[in-house]
Amino acid sequence: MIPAVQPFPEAFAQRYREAGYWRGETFPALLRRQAEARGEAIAVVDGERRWSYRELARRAEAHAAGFAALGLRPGERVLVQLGNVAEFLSVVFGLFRAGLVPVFALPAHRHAEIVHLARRAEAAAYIASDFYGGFDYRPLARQLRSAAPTVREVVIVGEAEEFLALEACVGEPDGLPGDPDPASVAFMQISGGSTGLPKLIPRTHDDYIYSFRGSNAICGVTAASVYLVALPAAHNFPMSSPGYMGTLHAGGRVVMAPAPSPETAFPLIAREGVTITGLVPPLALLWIDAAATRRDALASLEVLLVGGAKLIPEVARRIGPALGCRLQQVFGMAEGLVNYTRHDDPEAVILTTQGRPISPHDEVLIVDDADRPVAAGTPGHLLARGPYTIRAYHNDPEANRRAFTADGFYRTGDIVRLAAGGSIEVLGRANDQINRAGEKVSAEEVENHLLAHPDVFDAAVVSVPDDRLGERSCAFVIAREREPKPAALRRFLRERGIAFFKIPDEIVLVPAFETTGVGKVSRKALRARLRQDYLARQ
Ligand code: J2J
Repeated sequence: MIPAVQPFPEAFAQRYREAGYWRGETFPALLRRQAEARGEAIAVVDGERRWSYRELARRAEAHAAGFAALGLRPGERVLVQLGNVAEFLSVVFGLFRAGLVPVFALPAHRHAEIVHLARRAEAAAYIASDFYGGFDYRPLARQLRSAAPTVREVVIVGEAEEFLALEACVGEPDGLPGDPDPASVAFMQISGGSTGLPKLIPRTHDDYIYSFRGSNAICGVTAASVYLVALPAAHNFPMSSPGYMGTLHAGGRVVMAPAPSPETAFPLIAREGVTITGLVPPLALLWIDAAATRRDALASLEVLLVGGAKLIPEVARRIGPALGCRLQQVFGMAEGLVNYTRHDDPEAVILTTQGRPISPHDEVLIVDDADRPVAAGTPGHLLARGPYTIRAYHNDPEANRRAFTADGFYRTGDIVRLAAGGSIEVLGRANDQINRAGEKVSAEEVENHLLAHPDVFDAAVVSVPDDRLGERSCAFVIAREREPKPAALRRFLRERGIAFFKIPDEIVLVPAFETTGVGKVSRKALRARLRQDYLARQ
């Protein structure tokens, strides 16, 4: 079992409550409040389906009773792998209502990741779509069943085959628990990670609800807002910055987009009067190009949040004029800290910085390699602590030693600098993570998969600049006797069951890793050298 209460030290918890950030609200209470206050207002739109707040709450309650009838008990973790569909919300609020703890896998995750997450979370159940984005999740469910013995139940949204269909998952509502402790873990997000395998990020009701309530105030989300979920709903960005959770908290309307492309998103924006959405920079660029001919479709759009990866000022400058809306940069992380540019910031700040934290109680440090604060304006490592930043990953003592300081600051891994006026400018990463169009890829994780190939002697994965993606991944591989073909290595990685976005964009076979000087070269130094050589050759 997970501990009932997330270990924010008591003195901090008390401070956050006294400041009015943690108000004791929980996710079940949030939905109940809205169903009572604005029952007939539309909460979520998915294609032709439009569910009111009352309908969403009714479905969540019914799912909750079904989950309880399966023998799933409060505190147990449930791995959820759903696309941008209305059921994402009814299932997740159903899990909250039953006291269960969703773990949010991305639709792109495949069996290596899914099995790892289920094991790490000791998940009791798995809930997935039958088919989404061209992929059938039922064979994945079968693989998971045999590889993760804690998974007792599989529930499928759609055609369930031998599994239980969501609509057949029913039960009596009387057995449902009361509202959870607001300080308890509500769900777990997945960390992009820079080492090994993805980590689990436990978020509490108190801390997370504060993060999107605070985001609403900064982004101007109200009951009149219509939020388009263009990015995958499982991502922290569309979930909470201010995202669909912020929108539901304000009583607004959430519109699910099955894809973020202009072809899909623009007609939805026009039809539903979408006022706000969030995109990663490569998508923002795509929208700018598409808007040249279809700008009327965007007439209702007021705010576009862009984040997840660095937005270069040249693109930032084009957003307002091209899309006819206000740009708001957001620099956030599933572990907590979220920064926004403010609508009343000077234009230069909005175009060239990634903003400042949500909360006056966010403690942000910029430090050198020895954790000493650097002079203002000097680049350094960003450390964060505050009312919605985790103090530990779930069930991962080794990662926790690396990722947190002794006094509880999270080491974000980002290299930043404080711009004049106190806004943060993101300069890059301290560790080896590839930010591929906002999807985070751990170099080490991909290297480990490559090393499992019988013809691979060694491998190093690095990020290289890419016009379209921001960064793409390049794997340098040393063969054993037989040289594997790049296509064969790609197929091998796919068969190992990793998300498509982790498969190297380029694979370069090299005879050896050139190492200079004496002694052992760290992986980090090796990757840096390979990256430099690559860039020098361009
Ligand atoms: C540069 N790098 C950025 C930005 C995130 C809102 C927005 C994004 C995320 C997210 C999120 C960046 N410029 N504007 O959770 O609530 C990189 C940093 C950061 C990492 C976190 C949210 N915005 N990044 O992207 O957990 O390197 O969250 O540490 O996926 O993305 O990734 P993730």
